[in-house]
Amino acid sequence: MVGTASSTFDLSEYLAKARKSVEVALDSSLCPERPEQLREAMRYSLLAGGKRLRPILCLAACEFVGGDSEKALPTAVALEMIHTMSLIHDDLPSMDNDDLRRGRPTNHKVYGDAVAILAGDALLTRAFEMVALRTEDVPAERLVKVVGELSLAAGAPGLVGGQIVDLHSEGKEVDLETLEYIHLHKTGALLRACVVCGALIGGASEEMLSALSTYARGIGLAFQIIDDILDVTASSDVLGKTAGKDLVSDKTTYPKLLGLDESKERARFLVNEAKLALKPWSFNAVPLMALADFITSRDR
Ligand code: GRG
Repeated sequence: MVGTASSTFDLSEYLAKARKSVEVALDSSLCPERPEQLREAMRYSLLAGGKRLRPILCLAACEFVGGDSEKALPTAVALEMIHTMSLIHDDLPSMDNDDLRRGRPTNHKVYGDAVAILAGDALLTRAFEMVALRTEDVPAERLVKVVGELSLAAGAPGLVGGQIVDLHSEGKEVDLETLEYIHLHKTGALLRACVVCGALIGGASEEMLSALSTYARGIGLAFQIIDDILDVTASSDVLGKTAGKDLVSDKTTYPKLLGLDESKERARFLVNEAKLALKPWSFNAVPLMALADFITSRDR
């Protein structure tokens, strides 16, 4: 991973180097799966590209607290596995019913619903194996906390809880409070876990963990606001997933509730709040602050 010197910090370079090490780790994470079709379906979605924001946040948080990001790589992979599982399941006909993801046909379009569900299940369980059995030189008590954070983020208190409220809200009037609930759980919980787990592996103090939780809440909501905006303003080609989907499925979004301009303003406000939380450690926080800005400036 790159260093963190402030005035010379180049986010594109940082992202490129971090993505490279994440891609290598992802590629070598899935060797022993049998039968072959399960392995192929898992690899199909896990290695389909994507921004890799979640593992990169994990590595950056580990570095922020003074840890060695190499030791956080298996957890970074685990987080991308959980994220990929959630995308595979989200795209199923009984959920969001989508044909396109990361610029290619969705997992169930290629392998069928049953294999797609099982590939997601295998990625989810493999994520816990990555942390518990494939991490080296990290004290067991830190890993137990990481396993706990991942469970909370993936389960009913996180992804699953947010997804079910989201599904039940389709076609209904939803207020800002409910929308925020959905996104803090469906999107925010895993982003929070990325930052917190990276920091736990690096040996963060309670004070740092608390500041990082505030940071993660801000970037999590901002990320989703930008996701909603891009659904309206960007093309399917650029996004690699079906654009304009929220309107078709009659979903409440930030642009629908607040309008485009106010949504952008809210995302900027949340990112500033997130960055403010890390101000006491501003020198070490340069990459995390730049990643927060990236969330509002991204085009896909
Ligand atoms: C079975 C434990 C379990 C959970 C599944 C399906 C589900 C519950 C939750 C859905 C979660 C979901 C799909 C949230 C959307 C989050 C989001 C904005 C995804 C897009 O993330 P990007 O833009 O995608 O980072 P890339 O492709 O770049 O990684």
